[in-house]
Amino acid sequence: MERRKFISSTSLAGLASVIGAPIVFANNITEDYPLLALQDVNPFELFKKNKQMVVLNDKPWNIEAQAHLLNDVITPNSAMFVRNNGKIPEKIDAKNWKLVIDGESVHQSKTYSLQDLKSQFKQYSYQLTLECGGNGRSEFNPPAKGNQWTVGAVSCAKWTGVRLKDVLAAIGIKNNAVYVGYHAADTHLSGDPRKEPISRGIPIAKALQDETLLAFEMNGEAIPLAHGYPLRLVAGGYPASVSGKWINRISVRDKVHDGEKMSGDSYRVPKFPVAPGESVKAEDMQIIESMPVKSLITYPKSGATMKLAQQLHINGHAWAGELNVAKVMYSIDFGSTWHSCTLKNAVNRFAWQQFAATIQFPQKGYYEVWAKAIDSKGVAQPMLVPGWNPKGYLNNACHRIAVKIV
Ligand SMILES: Nc1nc2c(c(=O)[nH]1)N[C@H]1C(S)=C(S)[C@@H](COP(=O)(O)O)O[C@H]1N2
Ligand SMILES: [Mo]
Repeated sequence: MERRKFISSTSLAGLASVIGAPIVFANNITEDYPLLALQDVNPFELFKKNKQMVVLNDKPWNIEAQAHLLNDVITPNSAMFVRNNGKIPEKIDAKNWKLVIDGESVHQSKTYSLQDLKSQFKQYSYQLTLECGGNGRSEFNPPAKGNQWTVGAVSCAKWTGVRLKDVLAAIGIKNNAVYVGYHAADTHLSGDPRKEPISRGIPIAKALQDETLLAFEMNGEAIPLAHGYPLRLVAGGYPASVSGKWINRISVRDKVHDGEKMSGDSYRVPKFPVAPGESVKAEDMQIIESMPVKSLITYPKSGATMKLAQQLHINGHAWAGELNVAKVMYSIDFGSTWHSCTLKNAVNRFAWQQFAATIQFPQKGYYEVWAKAIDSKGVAQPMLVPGWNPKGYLNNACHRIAVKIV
């Protein structure tokens, strides 16, 4: 008879943190016992999300914000979108967590515990914009497969950790380093332990930027489980898919990292415009790097009703990948005329910037308020959905809200 495998104490601690209570009679169940609490879960409670967040998928969990939930300058966990490619790791033992740094371009691989990272390197905090490459996908036609994100797959939380460049400097990397790739503890939906759900990375120059962190805190607390507890690579301005959650290995590569979702159409767009629905050859696709200029009106909520005598105050955020936003404009006449918004500087590179305007409407009726950001190179958001691409990435069309004046 096969011996029954009972749950180890480290797994138990992990399970208890996911469920929110210790399993009192855990000795009576086996490791593969399907706990009900882990099956029919309420995602808003499980992930401590605002009830107005929208669940796009539960296997894996994919949850987006609505524009008006993102009004804070620093995105709180409650409004932060969740994008998972696989299953969130259930058994996390932060005390024994290991980060291995290896790859062709390190002289010798090295392993760090979280405590090593925290005690051996200086800690930094940056507010970093993380936008899913597929944010806005729902508007492409013909439709692209994948989560149908509208506008809410973007966040700008404050991340604290150590600089990846300091850790790489301590190890010493070879001159032939081209890329770093991450590996993580989440598991493939198929349950096959040999398959990784995602293993992406960044060019070495991006890895060596001051703001690229091995982060262990988000908004001053341990990173929430869904967002990468206990350790996350955070690289703002690039598609958020490069910011690996639950990371346990960073490989310094002598070539472009070839992990899961680095090839084919994944996180790639055609090098030149293609007709909607056209198939594109692999060699004509390129990896998405800095994200395009974009903005979001976070106040008021679309559908607001106002009295004509009142002025409408609007505000929101604008970001432009690795660039700054130079200007934000608004229009109330479907783009015929544009007016300037006030615009704040970013608190640090790769953080979104706040815009605001006060609008006086000419008469009663229905209006749309459109916002358009322009980056430091003079590139503006398009008013229509931009270039179709096979996976529906990089839709940075202008955001708009409806307003009724009575
Ligand atoms: N290990 C791991 N890291 C990951 C992912 C994942 O599925 N597994 N998803 C990526 C993608 S596609 C995005 S958009 C962001 C989402 O980050 P968030 O869920 O914290 O908002 O995490 C990235 N990092
Ligand atoms: Mo993503």
